[in-house]
Amino acid sequence: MTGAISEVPGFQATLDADGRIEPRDAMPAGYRKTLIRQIAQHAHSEIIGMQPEGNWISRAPSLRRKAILMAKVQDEAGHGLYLYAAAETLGVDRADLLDLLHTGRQKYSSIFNYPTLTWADIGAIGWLVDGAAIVNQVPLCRCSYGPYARAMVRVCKEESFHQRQGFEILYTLCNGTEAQKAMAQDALDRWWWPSLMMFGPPDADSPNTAQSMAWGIKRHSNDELRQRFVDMTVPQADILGLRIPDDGLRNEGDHYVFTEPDFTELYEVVKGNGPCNKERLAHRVKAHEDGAWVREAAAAYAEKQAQKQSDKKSDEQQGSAA
Ligand code: BYC
Repeated sequence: MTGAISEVPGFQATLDADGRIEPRDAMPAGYRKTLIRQIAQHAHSEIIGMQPEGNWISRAPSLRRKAILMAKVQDEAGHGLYLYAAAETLGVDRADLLDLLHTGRQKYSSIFNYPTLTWADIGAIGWLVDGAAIVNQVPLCRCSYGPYARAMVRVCKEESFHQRQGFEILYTLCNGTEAQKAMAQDALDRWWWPSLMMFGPPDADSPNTAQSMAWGIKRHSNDELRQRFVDMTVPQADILGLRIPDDGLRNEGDHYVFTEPDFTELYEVVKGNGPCNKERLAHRVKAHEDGAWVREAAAAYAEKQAQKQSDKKSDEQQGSAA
């Protein structure tokens, strides 16, 4: 593996020209390692992120809502698969990445360690969590690593549909009964602060941002994206007639001034001490173990197909030699 940038001919020139680094290109070891870390954690987040919403599929309030929610949760699985495939282009194996997740050695987004208590939480996840994901991921479509950037293009298209379905759930509740509107407000009160934490620690305490930006992996800092999210979301809350639970929130012309979330809570959740960490990981490990027979069957089938192909090829070769 190649080391410092100075030892990697062409790497810095590609970055300077805003080109893309592709899997076969030489790259610094740190660049590869950072990408594997971020892409794997992103993939894990998509897969673990199926759980809070999956929890409501059987309780969706109508057939239409159920069909939409099932499609959304399936989309998240698809995002996880594109991302594991993107990570594999860097020379790692997805089975190893899953092992790192299952043994708590690799992270996933803090946001999925909070419970979904009511149907309004499904609206709040779509509106706020997918909304935050879009703000974070649209710039990743310009990430310097080609396979990650290309995966993000499709992911972002789907996330924007997800965000609208969440907003529409809340819009319906906010225009329903008093109790439904109160349920929507309660969901916003609980999801607002964890959504702000999704963007990561403040820039001053973010060990990875400066280097990731220099490498063109991240295009904006955590605080820049958090500000962008607040500016986008506050007017949408006004349309819903909901109150953002922040007494310090005020409009300053170009942008909103807001109160920072309690980052000690983020650090605790990331360490494994959030409300649902243990449950999420245990469920994930069980699903993986329960799916062992599917992986074995798929591998056996692929092996058989490969054997058939090679038998056919050698028959053809013998036929043409005769
Ligand atoms: N949660 O130096 P920093 C979705 C970690 S899924 C947990 O700022 P970085 C969806 C960070 O990893 C969307 N950990 O790091 C799915 C680092 O630890 P390590 C998920 C966090 O990487 C289903 C340490 O703290 N999105 O949308 O420069 C249904 C220091 O942080 C968090 C992505 O994964 C956190 N919130 O920046 C619905 C986007 N924040 O690894 C929706 C891709 C920080 O050094 N990832 N940490 O031990 C990124 O953009 C960046 O990795 C982050 C963090 C902005 C998250």
